[in-house]
Order: sequence, then C-alpha cells, then structure tokens
Amino acid sequence: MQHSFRAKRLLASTALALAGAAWAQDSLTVRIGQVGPTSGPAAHLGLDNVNGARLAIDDLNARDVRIGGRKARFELIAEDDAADPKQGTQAAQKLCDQKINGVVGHLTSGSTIPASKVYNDCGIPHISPVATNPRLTEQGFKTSFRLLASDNAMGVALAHFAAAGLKLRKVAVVDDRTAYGQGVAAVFKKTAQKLGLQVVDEQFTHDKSVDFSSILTAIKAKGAEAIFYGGLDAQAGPMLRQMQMLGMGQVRLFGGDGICTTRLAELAGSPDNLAQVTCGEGGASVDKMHGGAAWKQRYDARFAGQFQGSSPYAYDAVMVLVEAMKKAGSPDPKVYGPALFNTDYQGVTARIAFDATGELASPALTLFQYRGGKKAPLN
Ligand code: ABU
Repeated sequence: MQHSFRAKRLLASTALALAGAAWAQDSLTVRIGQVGPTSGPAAHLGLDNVNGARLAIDDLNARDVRIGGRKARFELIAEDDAADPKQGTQAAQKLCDQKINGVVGHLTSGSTIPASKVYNDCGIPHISPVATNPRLTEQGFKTSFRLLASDNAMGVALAHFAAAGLKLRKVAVVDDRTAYGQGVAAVFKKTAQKLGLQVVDEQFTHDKSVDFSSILTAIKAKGAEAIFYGGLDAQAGPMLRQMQMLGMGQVRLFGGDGICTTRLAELAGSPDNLAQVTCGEGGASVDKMHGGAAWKQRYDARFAGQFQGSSPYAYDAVMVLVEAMKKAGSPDPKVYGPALFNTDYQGVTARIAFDATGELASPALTLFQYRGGKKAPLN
C-alpha cells in the first residue's frame, strides 16, 4: 500500500518535471533593458518613457509571439540614469553584464552617447526613443539606432521659422551645457546667422539650475526679440516664469523637443506664460501618428496624467527590437542585431526603417505652439 502510494507520487512528479522541461524547451524569456532618468529634474520624462516600454512589453505578453518557433515571454529591466552621463554608462554596463537581449534608451543625449560605446563593445543593440544629438549615429556603431529626427533637422527648422515665419531679427541663444542643449543650440545659431538673424547674446546655464535672472537681465539689455533655449522643460518652465517677472512677456522662447512637453505649462506657472513658445519635435504630432489617438487613449487609461511626448517612441523601440528577433529567429543580439538594418515596420510613431547609420530613414518634424497651455501643431 505504502509502496504504491510512493510510486504514484514519483510518477506524478516525473510527469510534471518532464512537462516543465518540454515547456522550457518550447519557450524563451526575452529581457529588454530600458534606461532613462526616473529621478532628478527630468524624472517625468523618464517615467513617460518607461510607461511606453512597459505598455509594449504587456502587449507582447498578451500575444502569442514566437521567436525561432519558441513561445516568447518578455521582461522589462528598467534602469534609472538620472540623466547623468556617468550613471548612464554604469547602467549600460550593468545591462551588458546581465546579457540583456536589447535596450530601449537612453533618454538624454548626454547619457546615450557614452553608453552607446558600452553597447557597441558588448554587442547589444539599443534604440533611443528620445536622444537627438547627431553624434549618436556618427560614431559608426552598428548597435545604435534612433527613432526620430536629430537636432540637425530640429535646429534648422526652428531657425527657419524664426527668420521666415516670424520675421525676427535679433535672437539670443542659451544652453544648459549638456550634449543635447549645446548641440541643438549650435545648429540653431549657425542656421539663424546664415539666414541673416543677429545673435545678440549667448548665455549658458546648467541642467539643475532654476534661477535665470542674471542671464535674462543681460539678454533683455541686448534687445533680443527671442531666446532659443537648448535644454529641457525643467529649466524652460522657470525661465518662462522669470521672463514674465522681468517684463519680458513679449520675448519669444524657442526650443527643441526637450522643452516641448505636456508638463511645460505646469513648470511655467501658468498656461498664459506659454503664449510666446515655439518648440519642435522630431516626429509627427501624436494625433497624426498611425493609430496615435487610440494608442494615447490606452496610455492615458493606464498612466493618467503622465504623458509627456516620447512614450510612443519607447513603445515602438521595443516592438522594433522584437520584430528583428522574430525575423532572425533568435533573441541573441549577435544574430538579430544585423536584421535591425532591414526593419520595415509600421509602428505607432511612423513607418520605421533605418539608414546605414542607424538613423530613421524618413523622419517627420513638427513645430508646436501652446494654446491655452496645450500643445498645438503648426504643421
Ligand atoms: N531630445 C531631447 C531630450 C533628450 C536629449 O536628446 O538629450
């Protein structure tokens, strides 16, 4: 009696172990890293990015995704770099050490560019959904990709709008000394000067600063009709508030996608303080994206009040990595990495294909102004 009970238990546990082994053979776990700031002044931008990537992971897990005939389960490994270049490379090394399958990120150019060398050295592809400094794809790495237009396009478009659209003559340029801020401000300045605009002042701040009174006072004295700010909304918001306090309410503020966020209104203190803002994004406005409105509805239902602008790009970055894995029949970065160059995928943000440098083949570009504190596309 005792013996037959033991034998049955043994049989049952052997069957379970065999079933487990068969499942393990038929399935695989794909780990996607994601890096951006979820602490510090840019934390709201980082959170929006993680949310986009998480939505993609959950959508994939709800589908029967097969890679090389095996059912795939997806995990998101999110790392905080606080928008700091050193923490960015540390996060990249950590993901390399964990032999992650692919990375979405990083968010700031200052963190993404040094991290891209780490990914190149360990052979793991990364797709940045937000970093726009052109240098990212000029390094010749076969592991770096970008899902939106770079600052070369953005700085040029904003300078053309200032000169031809608004017929301005005198502008000042301020940047936050980060790779992004310096880069986009330099492109704007060069183009503005080519178009005959006078750059009457150039000032610098940093990405943790909140007091711009001395910079603004100097710019006011030079009679600038507009300021181009190369940096993020965490500085542009208080700058707009202080412009009002210093009687500079008629001076326009230009900036790239770093200031072009939903949260700018809150950071500027009042929607009225945004009336003079023109900003650009290296993609289409979300309402004009393929299925963008429906996607945003889903996002808002899950992450109410957290949308800043870049989450659809983080979502697409996950999907593009997984499409390449499916095409190559393997989640091994060395195997599927080259397939990224053959991407032809209809994402939320755009029809996605890359050129030989890892840049999006045909990026859109949208300029925005704010109406009643809400972003309104100009094109
Ligand atoms: N592209 C704007 C913010 C991120 C960055 O490039 O630093």
